[in-house]
Amino acid sequence: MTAESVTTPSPALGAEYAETASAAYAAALKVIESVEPRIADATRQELADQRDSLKLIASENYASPAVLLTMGTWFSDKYAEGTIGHRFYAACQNVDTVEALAAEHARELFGAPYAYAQPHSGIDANLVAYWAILNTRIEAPGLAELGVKNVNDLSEADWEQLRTKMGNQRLMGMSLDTGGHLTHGFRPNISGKMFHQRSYGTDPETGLLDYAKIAEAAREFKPLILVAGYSAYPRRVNFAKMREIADEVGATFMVDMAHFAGLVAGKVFTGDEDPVPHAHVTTTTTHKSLRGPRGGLVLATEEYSGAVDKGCPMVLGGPLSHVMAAKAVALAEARQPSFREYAQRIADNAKALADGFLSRGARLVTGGTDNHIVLLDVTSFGLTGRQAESALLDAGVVTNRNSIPADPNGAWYTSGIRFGTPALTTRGFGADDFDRVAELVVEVLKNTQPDGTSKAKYTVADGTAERVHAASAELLSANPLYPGLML
Ligand code: DSN
Repeated sequence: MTAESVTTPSPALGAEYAETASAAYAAALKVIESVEPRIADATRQELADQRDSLKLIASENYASPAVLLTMGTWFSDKYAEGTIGHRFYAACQNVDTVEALAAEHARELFGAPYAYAQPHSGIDANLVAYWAILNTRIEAPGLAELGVKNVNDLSEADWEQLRTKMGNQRLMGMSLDTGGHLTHGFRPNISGKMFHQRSYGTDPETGLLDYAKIAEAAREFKPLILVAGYSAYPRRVNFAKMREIADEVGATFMVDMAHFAGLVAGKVFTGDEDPVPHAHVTTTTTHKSLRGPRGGLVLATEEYSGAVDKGCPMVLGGPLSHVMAAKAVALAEARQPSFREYAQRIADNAKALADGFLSRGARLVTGGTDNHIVLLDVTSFGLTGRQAESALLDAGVVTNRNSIPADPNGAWYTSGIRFGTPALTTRGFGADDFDRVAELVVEVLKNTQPDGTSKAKYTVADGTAERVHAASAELLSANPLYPGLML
């Protein structure tokens, strides 16, 4: 065991409880070790690896010890299918308390009339939302009426027939290569089977959403559901304009704010940029910029609340009550004034990172950022996203490759690297630190060459990874992860 010195205590990471948390984790690991020591070892190793790397994956963060500890309790042992006060199992009074608190914090934090805390993930939250919207808007004929016996046996042609018979089952969302998400109607996800999908993209010149074009496409396609939200678009969205488009074509307006929920909670996105007052249904994960446990959440207007409330068992398995408890703790944290400072720092740091890249001659999709994401086009370094991602990882910089608009290397190798600032901002990184991160990333990429035999292989100039590792170690030790946690 090595001791971590307390240099810059971060309230988010619970430095004031470090001693108690250290004892709690030490005890937990000892108990785990007595049953399966390899899991205890892997758990310790994961902490060490997270402490020693520059975590720049835009969808990751570090939850507080309070959030993490909440997940390790006997709420895990309880079945509680159903809804608050109306369960299919007995003795759910404490689960009711937990779920009601999570929903109350979510409603208060986001100003939503209704919140549903059960979804296990963002995909689940979106499925609950889609089903609720279909349920509210469409009189769906049963499978028997359609002459279909087993939904698992449906061919692609059967799906097509099913969608057509079920009426307007059209969904419009942002295209994958301009930053949309798989669950917004794309083939590898069930939403791509459920819906006739049409994408809207971004302007090829500016890389920005073009609302006039989206309106034009919506008028032509007439979607039942218009979805806004992204996982790799480095800009803000005008949700008021999107709602106007939805209203004009009679669509339900759904926003998937999984990536930027922390910026909404922290009031960085307000007015037209706050999705909640504009959307009929808003979904999110709780573990990205919101900094909670891994899970999902649905917010809705009264009109859709009844159908969303049927999420379990209609779409979801039994609720993870221990995770709902941790959601309540994380949402309570996000209601504290310090969360607003944190959210603003996420955006300021993203800008510093983007400026750091631009000042060193790198090309960014849309030319910059005004949220938590920076999308670097690595073709200017002569690399694919896959090569860049691997070379950065060798130097201890954890990112993920991502498509860029009209990507010449396709969705697997890609031509971009997506960076996000929520995690390192939690550690205490500031604008100067992010400028240094940009410098280190550019140093790695400038010293990386494709090896010419495949889009995955590359060589890096000798000494680069070691130099960058050493420089990162300085930044990381000045901003320790879980300061004071003696593990
Ligand atoms: N996997 C998440 C992300 O990285 O953006 C989205 O599902």
